[in-house]
Amino acid sequence: MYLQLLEKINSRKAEIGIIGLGYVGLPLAVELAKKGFSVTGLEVDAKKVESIKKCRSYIGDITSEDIENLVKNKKLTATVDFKAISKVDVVIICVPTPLRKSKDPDVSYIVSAAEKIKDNLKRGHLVILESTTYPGTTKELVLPMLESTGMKSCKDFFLAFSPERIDPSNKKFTIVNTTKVVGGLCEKCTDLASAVYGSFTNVHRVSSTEAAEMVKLLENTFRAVNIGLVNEVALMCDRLNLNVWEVIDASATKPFGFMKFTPGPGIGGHCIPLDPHYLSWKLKTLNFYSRFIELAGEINSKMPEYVVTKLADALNNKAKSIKNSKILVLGVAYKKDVADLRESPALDVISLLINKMAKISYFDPYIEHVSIGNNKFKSEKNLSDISKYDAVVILTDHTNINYSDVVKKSKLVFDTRNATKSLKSQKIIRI
Ligand code: SAJ
Repeated sequence: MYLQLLEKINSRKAEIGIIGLGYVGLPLAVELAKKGFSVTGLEVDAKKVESIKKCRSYIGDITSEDIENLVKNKKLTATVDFKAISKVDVVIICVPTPLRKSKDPDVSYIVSAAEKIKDNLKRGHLVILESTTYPGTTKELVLPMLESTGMKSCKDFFLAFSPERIDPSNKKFTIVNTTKVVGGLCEKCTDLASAVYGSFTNVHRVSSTEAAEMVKLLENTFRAVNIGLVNEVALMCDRLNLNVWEVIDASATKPFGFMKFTPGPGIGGHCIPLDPHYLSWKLKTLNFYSRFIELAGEINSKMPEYVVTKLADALNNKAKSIKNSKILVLGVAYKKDVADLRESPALDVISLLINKMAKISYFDPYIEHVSIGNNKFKSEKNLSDISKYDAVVILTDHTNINYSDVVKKSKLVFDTRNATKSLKSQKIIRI
């Protein structure tokens, strides 16, 4: 069975099912279909299935033409009927892994995907989990569910983990030039999963599913901890009356042994604020307290408060209070040039300002509406009357904004992202 499946994968005759056609699953489905596999997207969201059938892309990095060519050549289709799993050879799970309010992992999407696979499991299936999760999920959670069918892993079916490394809107590093790490339950599982990804990119094999799960968590914990460090350096520079941006830029001239991270109003997105807590949660079950992760989380989540305090000081110097001040938030997306609000620190800053009775408006060319509690906001159409605000707070440094114009016309600019880097003005305060 192993050799048969390997042959089918190498000849691109294997049929592939992808559970979850989001920002990870859809690019993967398109790439595999481009390489000649026939791919079926399995979605709970009928609207996504509809869009695929109508050859309409809903993911920024995928064009509708890509989808149209593949759908027309019958290489790509989508369905809400998970019985289709019984017709494919390979099933790849690309579902969300959020955190609960208690900061515990929410693996309910993985469980529901595994349930559907279990109900349609057939001998010879290769199952691959891509969703970011704690080390042990594949072996402790998914494997028993599949073996409850009576089928045996590494014999009747094959199982591996391979972390997703999709970076939305990254034009330089895409799915085809980013190495894929693969760890299977056994060598054969690793071989088979490696053959799938080897069809479009380099593969790096590790010895187990847990190692592959840990690789992704190290990657994103590395970022969260370094961002926490540089945010703390920003607080230090504030006490030392130093320009943290000048210090970081100077450190970044070191060509070895240094990697530039920049301070900000906090961290957002669907990965960095969440992934490290999957790791620390798992280690807590083993009586290990991951101090770096917890400390970085504490520092990063306190940055919105720091921003509001610094803004209050700046207004105070102009004999104004935050209360009743007209404040324009410039940029609310979680990072520049993306239209994504998930976990954005801007939401925390705005809600703190609302609690202090500021009069809030925002402008973000990528994000039309923001709702915080029962406060609904709509982005300003433009920045023409920016001078009417008591302060402008730059929370996201979108590149398509004319910051010298902003500084020229504003009374006070609080720049938390160094977007006004090259500009000199008494009106600018920086994080
Ligand atoms: N941030 C800082 N300072 C920094 C870097 C980021 O404050 O020096 C903030 C961002 O503004 C954002 C948050 O942290 O609010 C996360 O930023 P990110 O650049 O890590 O972007 P993400 O969330 O899109 O992370 C993704 C991740 N990709 C995957 O998980 C596959 C991450 O591993 C990538 O390294 C990252 O993209 C990337 O490099 O763009």
